Amino acid sequence: MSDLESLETDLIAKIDGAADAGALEDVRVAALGKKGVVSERMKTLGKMSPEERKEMGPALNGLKTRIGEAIDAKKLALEEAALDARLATEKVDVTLPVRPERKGRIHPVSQVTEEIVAIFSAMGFDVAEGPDIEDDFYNFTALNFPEDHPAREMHDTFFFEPKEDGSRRLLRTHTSPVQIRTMMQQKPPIRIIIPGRVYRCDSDQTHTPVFHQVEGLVIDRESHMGHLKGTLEAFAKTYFEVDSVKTRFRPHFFPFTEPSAEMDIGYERVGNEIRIGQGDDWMEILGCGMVHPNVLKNCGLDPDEYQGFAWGMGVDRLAMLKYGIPDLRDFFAADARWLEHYGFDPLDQPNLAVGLSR
Ligand code: 2NL
Repeated sequence: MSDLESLETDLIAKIDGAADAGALEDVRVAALGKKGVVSERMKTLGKMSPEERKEMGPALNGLKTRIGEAIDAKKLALEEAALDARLATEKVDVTLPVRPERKGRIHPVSQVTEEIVAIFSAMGFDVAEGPDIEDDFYNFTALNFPEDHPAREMHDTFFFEPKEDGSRRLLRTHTSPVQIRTMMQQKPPIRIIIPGRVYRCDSDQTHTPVFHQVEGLVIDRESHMGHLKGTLEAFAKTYFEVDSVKTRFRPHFFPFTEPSAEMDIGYERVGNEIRIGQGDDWMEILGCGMVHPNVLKNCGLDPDEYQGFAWGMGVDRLAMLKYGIPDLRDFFAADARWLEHYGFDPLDQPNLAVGLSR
């Protein structure tokens, strides 16, 4: 066996014998590194006679290539073996029960959002989402807010620094911009609900600067107030899980709907407890109305061809009412003991078949 052949046999044996990536790297450096045996041999080419070089040049290059290929192949094999070993030891038995020491709970806001989504999904609504950072057009102008409307003022809306062209971005004050985006992109019929975070510069016992809304929108050729009332009454009964819930629609004003209304539900207060579905007191739970013709036009829809209804409700307040949570500010306190008490089991997904809340 020639000198080169025995060198190659020796190197290949070392590559084959490398137990891990580190050992393989040592072999690579010892062979192909700056001071490796193969590199040192290459350096001797310069001192050879032209005849010798003609023979040794290609021989050494061939050796270098084959050693490099052998190292690459071994590297791949080692990686595959490491992955196989990991997969064999990291088996997860998904049928095991939840470990009792796992204390994670679902926040009431998440739970109630999922409940509302479950109710409207069963009625055939899709869920739509959009950005929290919006601009004047989507948050106000398209929604028929007059230029001088007080809600546009600094005091209600979080504005960003104006851009060079004078335009300013803002944190959406409601989820309605998502309805605008949907109407501009999709052809009716549209049936969507939009859960999401909204922001208003307001903070006291009953207001937090971030809160949660679900809005809904139906656009079709012949939708009317009767559809609105039926949809929202069905929602109230299912959400509060009381068939006897009474509803009442009171005239109201929103720039983006005409006519507009607020929906109340009947309740009774017994001591500290609020009983929904009995008694004769009324409590407002949402705002609604027929989409204003100007809003339809702003979205490129012909009000003579299409009409629809929309509504908006506050998730935080609906959660407090249903689950008897006294103070809104606790929602955002990230207090583990509070969450342990008011939170929900992660495995109890709201579901109309089994029941919304258990
Ligand atoms: C409330 C009132 C409401 C809407 C939201 C809406 C959206 C579009 C067009 C028309 Cl794009 N209306 N949304 C309509 C009526 C009331 O929310 O008190 N929310 C907590």
